[in-house]
Amino acid sequence: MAALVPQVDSLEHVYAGAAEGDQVPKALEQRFVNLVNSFKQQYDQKPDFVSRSPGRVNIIGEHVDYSLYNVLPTAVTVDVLIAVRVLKNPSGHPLIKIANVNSSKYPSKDITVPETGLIEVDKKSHAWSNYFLAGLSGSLKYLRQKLGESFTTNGMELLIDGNVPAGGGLSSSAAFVCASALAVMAANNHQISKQDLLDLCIVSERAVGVFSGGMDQAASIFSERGYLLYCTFFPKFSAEHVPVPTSDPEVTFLIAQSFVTSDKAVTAQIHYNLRVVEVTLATVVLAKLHDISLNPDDSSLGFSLRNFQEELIKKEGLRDSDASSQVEVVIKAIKSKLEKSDYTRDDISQILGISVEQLEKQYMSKFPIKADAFKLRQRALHVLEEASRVLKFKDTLSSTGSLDQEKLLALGELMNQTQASCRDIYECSCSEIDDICSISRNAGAYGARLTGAGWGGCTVHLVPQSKVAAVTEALKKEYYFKKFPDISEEKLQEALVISKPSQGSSLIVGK
Ligand code: NG1
Ligand code: MG
Repeated sequence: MAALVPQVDSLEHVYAGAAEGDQVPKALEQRFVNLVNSFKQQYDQKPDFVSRSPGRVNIIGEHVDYSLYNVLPTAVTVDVLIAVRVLKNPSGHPLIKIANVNSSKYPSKDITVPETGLIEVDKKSHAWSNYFLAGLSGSLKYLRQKLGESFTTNGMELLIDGNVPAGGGLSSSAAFVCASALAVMAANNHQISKQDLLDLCIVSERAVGVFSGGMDQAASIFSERGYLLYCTFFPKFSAEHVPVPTSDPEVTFLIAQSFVTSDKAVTAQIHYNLRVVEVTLATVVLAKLHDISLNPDDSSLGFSLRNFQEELIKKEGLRDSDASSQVEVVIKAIKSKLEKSDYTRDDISQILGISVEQLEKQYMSKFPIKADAFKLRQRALHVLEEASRVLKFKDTLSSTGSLDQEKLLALGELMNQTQASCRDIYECSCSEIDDICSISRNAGAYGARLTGAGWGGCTVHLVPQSKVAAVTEALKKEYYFKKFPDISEEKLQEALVISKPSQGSSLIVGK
């Protein structure tokens, strides 16, 4: 499986998935050395191992994973590293010490695992350490299921170093949860498959209070250096590593931060979770109006648009039609059946034939949301049209021959359409993101869009190599210097990144 790469401070790097003789990327090596040194200062001993999981950028397929449609992300080079020393044979309840290299911003926390052997995450506190606790909590449940109720975890001393910008759209949260779960598994000597790690991390991250889909965790765990990750979620998860074909002209993916922070765990009730509720309500309303009864699926509220598609296609005898035509059938159904631009709780409960109380209990109580009107038609249309764009994007990437100008323009146009849809019908963009995208297109990008949940965060741009300098300059001049006149050189470097598709989660173990 893993190849050994050079020793660093008497720890061997086992960089999972690396080719024989591959070097650990220089920047990672430096952070690793610093982390090990800080660990020794903090705890007087060296760590036993380091777990690592990266952030991700989503190339296309936004806000469709929780409706179980396909997405195309890849891991980025920024990541979360967790150095761990295992405290064996705990007397009494296992102690877990959580600390961050940036202790002024992220204060330390010690916890003792109670008698039950399980821990709960306080969703309301929004503390940074919740993301570790989420990974820990999910892992402990998993290990008890696997190894029996008598399982107790080893204690741990932890030091965490993350360089994925928080709230920046590159999924620092999933990187943190995945690195945490992997750390807990390794601390208990448990070999876990990537699929099990993925399932447990998706559920774990929901413990922080966001109804998330599985894209970020999949990208963080499964990505391979040099490949995009084509993820399918229905009927079950599978991942295909898609090489980025050579292109003429040569292109690159540029990532640009808006520096508008959007903390999903805090705004979930009016943004992210509300969208999850809206698409779920659209699903059950469509099913009812088509006289279809849905079997529950793996999506956060149990019923997804992709699941509805499957049943509709069966009902209409179109099972042999190709994926794009099937999506078109659902688009037609949405346009003809969901006529109103706003649905109230009364409207929806009448269609479903249940009381408003039942409606709230079933769809709005697991995670509370704040809204009186639900835009079922618009949200469902975004999901299906985005699903169709993902299929086209993937087909173009997988088509034979190199990507010529015409294909690159087509890929860029799909990304631009995603941005327009996120702005106008899913309403998850913001004016700063819209500005960044138009500045970049005017300076020569083929395509530009928000990446991740939106409402701030990050953007991704498909740029011909020959235009990278022009796009970068334009963004500096027309966005960063205008909005942040005192911006430092360091901050600018963080703002604009060309990130190569990187390696997913790995363990770096000691001798
Ligand atoms: P961010 O906020 O960028 O981590 C979120 C979700 C994804 C997906 C995207 C939108 C989490 C962990 N991730 O990403 O599952 O739904 O938004 O496409 O909540
Ligand atoms: Mg996140």
